[in-house]
Amino acid sequence: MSTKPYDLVLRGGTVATSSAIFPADVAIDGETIAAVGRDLPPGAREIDARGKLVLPGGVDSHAHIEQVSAAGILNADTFESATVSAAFGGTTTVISFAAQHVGLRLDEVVDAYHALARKGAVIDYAFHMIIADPTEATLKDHLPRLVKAGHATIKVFMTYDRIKLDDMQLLDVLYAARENRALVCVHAENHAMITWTGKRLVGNGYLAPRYHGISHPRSGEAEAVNRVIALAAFIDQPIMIFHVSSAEGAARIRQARGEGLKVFAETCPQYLFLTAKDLDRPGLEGAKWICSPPVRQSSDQEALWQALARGDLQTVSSDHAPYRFDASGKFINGADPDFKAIPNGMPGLEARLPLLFDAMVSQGRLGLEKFVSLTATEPAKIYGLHPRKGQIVIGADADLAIWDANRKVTISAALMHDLAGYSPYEGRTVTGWPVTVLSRGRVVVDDGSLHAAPGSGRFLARDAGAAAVPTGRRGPEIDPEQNFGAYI
Ligand code: DUC
Ligand code: ZN
Ligand code: ZN
Repeated sequence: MSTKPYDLVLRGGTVATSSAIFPADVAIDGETIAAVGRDLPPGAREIDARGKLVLPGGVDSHAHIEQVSAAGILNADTFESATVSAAFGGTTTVISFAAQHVGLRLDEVVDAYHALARKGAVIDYAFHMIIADPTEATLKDHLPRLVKAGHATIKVFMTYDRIKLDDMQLLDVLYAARENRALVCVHAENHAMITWTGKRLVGNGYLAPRYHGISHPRSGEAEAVNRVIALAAFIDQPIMIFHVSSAEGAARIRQARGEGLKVFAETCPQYLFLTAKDLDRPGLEGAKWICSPPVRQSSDQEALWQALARGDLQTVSSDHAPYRFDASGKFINGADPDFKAIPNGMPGLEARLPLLFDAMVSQGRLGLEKFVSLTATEPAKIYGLHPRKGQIVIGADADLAIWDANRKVTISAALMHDLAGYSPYEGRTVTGWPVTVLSRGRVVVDDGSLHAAPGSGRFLARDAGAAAVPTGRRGPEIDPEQNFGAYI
């Protein structure tokens, strides 16, 4: 009696997960992983993975795609270009942002964003909802329905004139998130410190891109991280601190976690591999490295690596926010802008994993299992995508990346597939590259060629995972058992 062969077998590779590295074949039936083991029976198709690593496809939990930014302009990428770029870099799941601006209905924003993603994405995707206008309708009507529809994460900004929330609004969003079981992700920087410093710098003629970094004081990150942790602890709402850039920011997070608070945090390659020296270039060249929070010092890089090693920070996302180095992007406000008029952000979806693989695996910093954990497994867990994504396990989606650990590649804009037109990492040579990438069992990238059609990616509806479950310890003043029975 003959049994039906597997649809596809990745044969003879070394499988790496967040907890183990072992030689194994991986068999796929349809869209999911059917078996993992030695000497599996033949597949109808086979891919020779001998001498290669077989890893879970990356999960990039923070990327701005086809989104109107904090400054009110559109990022350079479409869903198609961004997700193609992600796939070439070994990433198979992306979480991008449906961005409400003041006056917009959140449900309509999400609907419109769905339409863009449906048309263009080549890998699977989910959305964080940016809430910039936390009206009663947003929080009591639209948000509950949207969380039920699978959008279990919210992003809020503590800075940027157009979209920042004040502390009252932050409390309202944290409270609504707790009621609806959603995780709140936070851009934590002190708005007044940024605005005050920026005004004085510009007023005194310090206009060059290098002053962007100076205008975002490191103590402003620490202050805002501290403040939002206090607000979230009061409500007992778990939070994720996005794009931690400074040693002080990481230290506040470590302290809060030590107190048992549910505070998660990410950093990004730009904070691990770039510094303020990159901003300090002749003329306006430094505009390419303007992002927020800004890139800082090598001592911050070291502190962030240590925070990753200790588990204080759990994920490394790209914060892909591409703007072209032309009048459509970095110079949308004129050919000779001061640093305040330059859009904040840089591309990173495609380079994220190769940069981290090179540092963590090829150069030996933290190792392969931790690489998988930070870039795939942990983001999948925190954002409610696990075990479907971020893991090599029977029944999971067959989102896999076959890496050649020895391939040396020099990063350049010409090699990248996003539409930014430049790479902040131009000229860096990395060792290790994803050569074949599968999304739900389909080969989407193979040896430099794309094999996926726009629109073939799917929306991933998510419940909030364990990360969003409150601790049960809110501020005593809002706990009826401790506040003379008041329900607040
Ligand atoms: N914050 C982000 O998260 N991304 C790009 C710019 C910003 O300020
Ligand atoms: Zn942000
Ligand atoms: Zn971002």
